[in-house]
Amino acid sequence: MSAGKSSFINALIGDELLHVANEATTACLTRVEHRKGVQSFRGVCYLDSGAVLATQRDASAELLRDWNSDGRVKRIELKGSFNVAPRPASGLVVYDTPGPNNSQDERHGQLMREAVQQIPFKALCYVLNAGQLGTVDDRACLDLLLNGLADDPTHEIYFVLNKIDLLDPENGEHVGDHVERAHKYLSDAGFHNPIVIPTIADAALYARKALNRSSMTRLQRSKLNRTLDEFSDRKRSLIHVSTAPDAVKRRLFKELDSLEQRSGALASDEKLAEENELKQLIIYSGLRTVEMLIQRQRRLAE
Ligand SMILES: Nc1nc2c(ncn2[C@@H]2O[C@H](COP(=O)(O)OP(=O)(O)OP(=O)(O)O)[C@@H](O)[C@H]2O)c(=O)[nH]1
Ligand SMILES: [Mg+2]
Repeated sequence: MSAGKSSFINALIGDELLHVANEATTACLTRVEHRKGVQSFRGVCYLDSGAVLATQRDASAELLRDWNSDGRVKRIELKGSFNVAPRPASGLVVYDTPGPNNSQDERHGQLMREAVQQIPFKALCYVLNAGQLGTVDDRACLDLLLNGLADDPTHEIYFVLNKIDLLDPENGEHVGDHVERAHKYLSDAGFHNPIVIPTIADAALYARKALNRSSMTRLQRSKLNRTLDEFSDRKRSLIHVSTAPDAVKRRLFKELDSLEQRSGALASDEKLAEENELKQLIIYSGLRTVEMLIQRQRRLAE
């Protein structure tokens, strides 16, 4: 719960579509489909019986907050174009689930388990909070995945270690150590060579919002600037410490190299130089790693 699942999906979409908050927020299983060329997101919400409760042409985070807090709504569907470059191939479908460990509402865990067992998916992103590894309910959730999917190559699992910006390296909290700990924790739990990707989901979303010229709150802009500042000399180490396949890491380094090479020539144009920095952040924030893995898995499954 609150590890950043919805934030991460918003970063994939390139827009603040799913409602995000620092408390149990997502209560409904939410299906988001990428349809090229469709301007706004069309939303439909369903009752437990499967009947449609409401539809909306232009879905927003406020609407999704209201639907998620309406006890009658069980499932939400959204269709629209992901506002990101490079754009994914049409037909990409992403599901957001509630956090399974909400002690206030057991239905959240039930919905998450149903989703894992009933939806035919090709890859699953398990979002961990970097500051809260190894909780008891994490273990129960991991066991569910292990029993159902771990040995099935058609179901890849990516472990997204989010909120690494909250670690303080000057206080001995190094990202590499946390990735190693997560890797060991997951290996001990029974996952073979787990892919662990350190991420900063909120800053990745804000970088995409800035590139799309979407409006941002003062807090969002200051978080974005802080991230650009704090990670400017750690870009490569963030990619380096992830346990993504080497071929994926090589592509990430190549994209980063090419942006950095271009940045010298852009120094005189402030706007282009800023865009270049934002594109780099999308790479070292871990978002691009997951996008590449999803792309690879979709190609393999074709
Ligand atoms: N510091 C930091 N905060 C983040 C990051 N990603 C998300 N957040 C914040 O974490 C809080 C929870 O984010 P959500 O995306 O709603 O988390 P969730 O996992 O979808 O939560 P539930 O649906 O309630 O289980 C929000 O305040 C986000 O802005 C990150 O990388 N770093
Ligand atoms: Mg959520």
